[in-house]
Amino acid sequence: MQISESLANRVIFRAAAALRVVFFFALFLILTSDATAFPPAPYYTIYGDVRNELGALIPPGGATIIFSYKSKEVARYPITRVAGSNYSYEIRMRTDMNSTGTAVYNSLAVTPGVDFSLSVDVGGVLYLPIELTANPPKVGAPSNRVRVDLTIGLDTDKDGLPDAWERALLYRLGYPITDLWRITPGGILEADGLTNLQKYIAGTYSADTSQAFYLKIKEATATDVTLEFYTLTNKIYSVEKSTDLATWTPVDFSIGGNPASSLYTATGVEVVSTQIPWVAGEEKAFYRLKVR
Ligand SMILES: [Ca+2]
Repeated sequence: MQISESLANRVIFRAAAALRVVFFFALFLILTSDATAFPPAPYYTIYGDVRNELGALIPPGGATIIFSYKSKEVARYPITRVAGSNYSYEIRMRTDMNSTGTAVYNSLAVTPGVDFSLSVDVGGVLYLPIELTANPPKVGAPSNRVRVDLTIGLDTDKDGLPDAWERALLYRLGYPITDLWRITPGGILEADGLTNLQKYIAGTYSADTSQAFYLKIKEATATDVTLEFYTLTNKIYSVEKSTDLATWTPVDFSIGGNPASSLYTATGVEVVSTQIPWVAGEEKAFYRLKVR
């Protein structure tokens, strides 16, 4: 198999006539459905959210992600928000196996294991996301999808949390705002059990007890369950349901008369509620709330 692939590849890249190249290449694609075969390989995809230094999601159109490889810009990806998706950017990298003696099948192709870089352009100012400051990311295996949430801001104590958010929390707690060491991602400052990193993502501040991330079952009748939770503007919430606490599935829900959806982008700082009907034959159900 390996020999025939190698042979086919030489034929492809040494063929003089462009038409013949196209023909053999097409033939090759048809004959090799195996994902581990020759170039081109399936895309390697990274996706996620982009947050500012206070934890707010960058809205659609608010920034552009610049994808670079070997010190050259490859492509730009605007922040979008695809309905029903739980991320706001996606970069699909063309991958190439770069087997010995072959040429790269596409000038935009990248090689698994090789460094790439991302920067975020906000209004013409370029930022290096905190997540990328320690080690440059590497192109992953073809067909893999990896979530990489990006954070804009300074992180001088290198704990992964933007210093601006840490200072705001220190100020609210009454500590000197230079005491960054007090705030660690895994630290828990309140009895609610949420870590600082979880609070950063949820948008709630430990020092402000009026802001809390919670999900409450307000009422359960024979026909439906009423859930209540607290929202912060522009945070995106989703509700998941389980009957065995092992398998969780997203639930479509409606807030304030809006059409039911699996995601709710909060329009205010408030307590909201939603009614979810029982499924016929169901005897019990568990719910959990997610925020991003
Ligand atoms: Ca920090």
